[in-house]
Amino acid sequence: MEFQDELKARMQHVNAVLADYLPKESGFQKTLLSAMNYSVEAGGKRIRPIMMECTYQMFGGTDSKAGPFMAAMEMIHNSSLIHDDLPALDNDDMRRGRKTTHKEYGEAMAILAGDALLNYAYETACRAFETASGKQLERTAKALQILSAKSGIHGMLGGQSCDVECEGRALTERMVEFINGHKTAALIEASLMIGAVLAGAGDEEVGILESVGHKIGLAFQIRDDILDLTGSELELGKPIGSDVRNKKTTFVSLFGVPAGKARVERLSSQALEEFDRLGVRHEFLRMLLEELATRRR
Ligand code: GRG
Repeated sequence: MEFQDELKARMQHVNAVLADYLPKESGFQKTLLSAMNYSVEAGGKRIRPIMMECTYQMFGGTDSKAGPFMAAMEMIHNSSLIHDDLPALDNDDMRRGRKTTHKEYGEAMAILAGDALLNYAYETACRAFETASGKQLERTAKALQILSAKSGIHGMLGGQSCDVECEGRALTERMVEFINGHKTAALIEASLMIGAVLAGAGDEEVGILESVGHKIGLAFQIRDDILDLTGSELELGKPIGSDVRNKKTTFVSLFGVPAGKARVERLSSQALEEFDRLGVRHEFLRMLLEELATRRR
C-alpha cells in the first residue's frame, strides 16, 4: 500500500477506536460530554495513537489490546489542546478548521471538558486491565505509569508551565529545548514507548524508542513554529502568527526559519538512525517519522 493510503487507513482506524471509547452524550451532564466529543471529533492527524499502534505491531502485537491506550493518548492530547486555546493561555479562536471549544461552549464548559477528557483518558486506559491476564497485567501497569508520567509535571504539563511563565521573556536555547522536549515531545515519546511495552518489548528497546520520540518531538515542535510563521491558514485550519501574538520565544524566533529547517532535518535523521538500531523494523512507522519533518499541517 502507498504511504498516504496506509496513513489514511490507520487514521480511520484510530477514529473507529475513539468512537468505541468516547462517552455517549446523555444524562444531565450531556453538555460536558458533547464538549469533550466536539474537541476529539474535530479531526486532527492522530499521529500519537498511530505511532502507538505501530510500535505495538512492531513488537508482535496483533490484537486490539492497545486500543484503550490509543484512545487515552488522543484524549490527553485533546485535553491539552482545549486548555492551550483558552483565553488565559494562547487565546485562540480556531483549531482544525472550526471554533475552539471555549468559543463553541463557553470558557467554563471548556475548562471542564479539558479536565473531563484528562480524567476520562485514565478511566479508558484502565479498561485495558479488563482483558489482561498473566504478563499482560504487568505490561498494562507499566504503560499506565508511562502515560501518567509523560503527561504530568515531569512531562507535558511541566513543559507547558514554563512555556506560560516565559511568555514575553527572552529565553536561552536550552530553555526552549526544555519547553519543547516536555510540552510536545513527552507525549510522542510515550506513544512510541507504550505500544512497545504492551507488546512485551525489553527495557533497552523501550529506551531507544524514548530517545527517538524525544528527537522527533523536538523536531515536531520546531516544524510547528515554522508553520506558525510560514504555513497556510487553510491547510493548518487556524490563523498563523500565534507565537508572535503571544510573545513566545521559539527556536525559530531565536535562529530564523532556515536554521529551524536545518535543525528539524538533523533531529529527524538522528532519530531515524536510532530507530534503525532496533532489531525489528516497521517500514510505515519509519516513513511516518521521516514525513513529519516536512509536514504542512
Ligand atoms: C492535559 C495534563 C494536561 C495538561 C495540559 C495546556 C497544556 C497542559 C499543554 C499544552 C501542550 C501543547 C498544546 C503542546 C503543543 C503540542 C503540539 C505541537 C500540538 C499540535 O499537535 P498536532 O499537530 O495536532 O498533532 P492535531 O490537531 O493534528 O491533533
